[in-house]
Amino acid sequence: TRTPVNVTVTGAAGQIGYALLFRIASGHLLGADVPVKLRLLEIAPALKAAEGTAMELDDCAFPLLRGIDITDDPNVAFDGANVALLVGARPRAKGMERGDLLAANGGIFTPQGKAINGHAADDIKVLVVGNPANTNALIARSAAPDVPDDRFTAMTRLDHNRAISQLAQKAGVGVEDVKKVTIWGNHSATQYPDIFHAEVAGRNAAEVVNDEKWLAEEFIPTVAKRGAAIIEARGASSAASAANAALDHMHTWVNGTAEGDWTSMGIVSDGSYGVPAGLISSFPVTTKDGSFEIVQGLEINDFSRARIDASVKELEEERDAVRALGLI
Ligand code: NAX
Repeated sequence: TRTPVNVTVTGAAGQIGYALLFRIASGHLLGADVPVKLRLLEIAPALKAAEGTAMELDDCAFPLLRGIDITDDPNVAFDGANVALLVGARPRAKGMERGDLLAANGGIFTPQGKAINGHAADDIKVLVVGNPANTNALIARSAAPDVPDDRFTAMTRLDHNRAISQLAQKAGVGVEDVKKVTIWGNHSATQYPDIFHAEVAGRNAAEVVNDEKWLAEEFIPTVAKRGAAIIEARGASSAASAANAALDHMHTWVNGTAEGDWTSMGIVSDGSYGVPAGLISSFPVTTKDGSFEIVQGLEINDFSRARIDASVKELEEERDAVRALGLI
């Protein structure tokens, strides 16, 4: 029998946590043959709610679930962690300045990064979901100097999946016929969903669509502002779709991208495509045997260049702000 994989989930009592944990325990994170042990990290006031969720997990009698620990101590939560999903974050309160938001998140992601540095397993893989995801990942990354760059990622898979769905609807095909969509930049309204290299049923997506007005005025804003549209419609932010994207991100990272396709991940830039090295920015990546590589050699047209640059500029501003706060 396989040794269980230790999976740490922060913000476990939140709405994404509730949509995520049952699917992890039923094998949708790593595979239907991989047993898991869950470590739930919450703040003290939410521990009781996390215990309630753990009771429900017990009640599912999932064969793959080999244990659940609940704690408010990051050093305990990340001890021996192989996979970490950092979902809990400080939301922007009304009237909060960006500096206050970043400082509050520094208070969460610095100790978590340190705990990962000190206690996680050697093969640790980290996905930051909590917003501002890219910059929170940068904070955690810089608090963990002994962990390699390529273990810290930020989630743009929900944006990627949203782009696939919108493009499939426009082209009148199934989502399985859409390949090689890319999200560039920040997980924010400045993100750039790129279809110039995408394929629809084997043909170039931009040529199939052949509608630059739709691209600029409908597709890009629809994908970039989808989170706000969900809040408007549902009265609460994306939860099940965000949890699904977190599972997709980690499953793809561990198990590999399909031949002839790629995915989007926020990763530490190596300077590719003019994105300053060290920023955590979204790129097209292929994955294999638990590691990833940026897809190289894509031609970037002027339309794309301007949009990638704008989102990267926002990431640089966020980086400069957390640097000024002494968080990185
Ligand atoms: P909730 O407010 O429902 O849950 C957050 C949970 O995190 C709470 O239970 C809270 O007690 C916990 N928490 C706070 N500080 C913590 C700490 N220091 N350690 C451990 N737990 C802590 O939010 P939810 O809807 O679940 O969303 C979670 C995060 O995901 C938010 O930051 C949200 O903005 C972000 N999202 C990111 C997305 C992405 O694509 N990257 C999409 C969905 C989502 O908006």
